[in-house]
Amino acid sequence: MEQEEIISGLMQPVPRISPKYFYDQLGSKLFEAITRLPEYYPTRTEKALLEQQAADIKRLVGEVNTVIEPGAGNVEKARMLCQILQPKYFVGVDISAEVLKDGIDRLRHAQPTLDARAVIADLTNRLDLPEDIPMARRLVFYPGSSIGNYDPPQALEWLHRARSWVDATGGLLIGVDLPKEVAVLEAAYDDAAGTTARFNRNILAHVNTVIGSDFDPSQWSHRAFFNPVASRIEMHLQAEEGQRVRWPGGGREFAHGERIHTENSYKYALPVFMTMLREAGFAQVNTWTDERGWYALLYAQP
Ligand code: AVJ
Repeated sequence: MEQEEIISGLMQPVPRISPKYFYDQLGSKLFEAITRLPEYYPTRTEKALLEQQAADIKRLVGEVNTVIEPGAGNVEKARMLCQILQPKYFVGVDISAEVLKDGIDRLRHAQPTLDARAVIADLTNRLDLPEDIPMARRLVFYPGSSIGNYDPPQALEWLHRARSWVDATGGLLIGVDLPKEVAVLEAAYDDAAGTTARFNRNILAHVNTVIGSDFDPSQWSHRAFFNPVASRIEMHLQAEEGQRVRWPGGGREFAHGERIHTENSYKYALPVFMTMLREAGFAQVNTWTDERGWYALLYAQP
């Protein structure tokens, strides 16, 4: 299934690999390193927003029974939110089992009264939560501007699904990266230390282990640029030389300079995103932004 998805992407006229394949063990580590880069502002801006607005968030969100975090990764961000909101349950969902389980263990340690669960699932499929988690007073937490990886129609679909995970007493707390000066955006995805380049190339090493291909990551260079028409950062891998890549049952010729599209990271203007939330069934929306107006946290209620 995974294999078929990857191979079909590689065989397209414009070849692509889904960004979910960035996150093997090394890829997850490289992403953590990205979040600490001086150029990569989203993580620290969001963290500062959560810290600075903690009291206001607590006041608006009120009593929460369960925090659900799709794509929880190392569960670093949920820790602070759970401290602020003091829910009974936390459910972290991710495809990367090891990173998630370690994160959940650390969360249990830090907050022994919290009932924290790990659900290993691919979020492009449907989400099955443990059956004993009540429907009332759920908060879906989707930080990090992860929503930016989806094309707008899929992002809207995702918001509809998040709406279906909560009832009228629930809500969604979501982080969104906003449009800003192109130089700032592009530096965040093409850092001086080359960490994002390594992260991008590592997708080929991961693909090699999944489909048995013989990609040579050193033959591919990192490309990241802002596409103003689509309002998104695009990441690609560009072939340094013409080459043939093989895998069991097939292969493909890549021309010199040909690109594999590996990621989109959409930057939504606040009013645009608020319209999407309303369309997905969230009638009331509160927002917080940092003083530079680079990043937003939104609390959306049905
Ligand atoms: C995890 C999707 C939010 O788009 O900023 C960071 C991934 N890619 N640097 C982002 C990413 C390159 C990140 N998200």
